[in-house]
Amino acid sequence: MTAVAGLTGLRIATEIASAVAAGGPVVALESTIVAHGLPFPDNLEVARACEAAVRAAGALPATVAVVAGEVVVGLAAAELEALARRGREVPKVGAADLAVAVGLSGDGATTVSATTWAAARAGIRVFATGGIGGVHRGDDADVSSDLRVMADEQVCVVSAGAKAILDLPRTLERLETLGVLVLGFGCAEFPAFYTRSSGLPLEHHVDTPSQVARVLDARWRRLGMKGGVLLANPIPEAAALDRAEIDAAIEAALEAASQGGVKGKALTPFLLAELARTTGSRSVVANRALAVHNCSVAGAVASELGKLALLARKAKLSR
Ligand code: PSU
Ligand code: MN
Repeated sequence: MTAVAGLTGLRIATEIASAVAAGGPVVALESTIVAHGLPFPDNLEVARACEAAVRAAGALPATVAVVAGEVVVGLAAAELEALARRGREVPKVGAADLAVAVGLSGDGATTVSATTWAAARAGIRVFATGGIGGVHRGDDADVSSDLRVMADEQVCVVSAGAKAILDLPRTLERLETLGVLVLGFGCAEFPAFYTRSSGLPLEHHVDTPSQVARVLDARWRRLGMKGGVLLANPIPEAAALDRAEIDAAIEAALEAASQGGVKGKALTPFLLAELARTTGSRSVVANRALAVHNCSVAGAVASELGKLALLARKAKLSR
């Protein structure tokens, strides 16, 4: 395990640190989807399939979680399995919660915000998840810190849009205000997680991993800009759910949450569990498909970005 200069609360698996130092392709993965987003044993199978998809695309997967008071970038197989088995017993940790988990020697499943922060510290520029958090429906004061942290860090988050349980128009507006570049990957509309389109047009879209890498390289290296990019990658056609079915299930889940007074951190996991129950696990199958697909695309983007970084290094040397 390697530490980041000066940061004793974060350790990086040696294999990951070496790959990053050599400019090799690495993709960060989060752990809240494992501990809180999916039921055991599907969660473990999905976590492993995600890591395998990153590898198949030519990159190294680095799953992030807090283990015994340290943020770990690149969980060992046994650590990943323990996290999946413990599921919701492991606290859901956003970026603001990291200090508590580390300071009090706890464990934690990292959300998009916490994982984005850790990836950036480890020098990892590409991160794959299922769907980012955003502005909750009905309560536009409940905004995931995912959005703010994505605005701050030089990380490209590959996501199937934002989770359809959210207010998608408001989530897109907030991303715009924060200056997060939202790039559609082979789509002209913001994807709606379980379905491919939302009716919300995107200003920018690209069709290949190499184009994504050129945009990332322009933003961060050639222009020296800070801040993140959301690569919105729609669920594969064959895995997409029927829109009317999932919309009705979401309405029912939101109603159940409001009846039960479920709020805050518990809301997203509650809604996902309700959807799994009412769709007879069809939502879980779709979530798996989109998460694995995001990992394949993220792996390809990281590989292309690695090539550009190498070219830039060579050009500098020959100057
Ligand atoms: N993507 C999934 N399932 C999930 C999540 C993402 O397919 O469970 C998690 C992510 O970790 C994201 C979190 O950061 O849900 C959002 O939670 P909140 O709305 O409380 O910020
Ligand atoms: Mn919230």
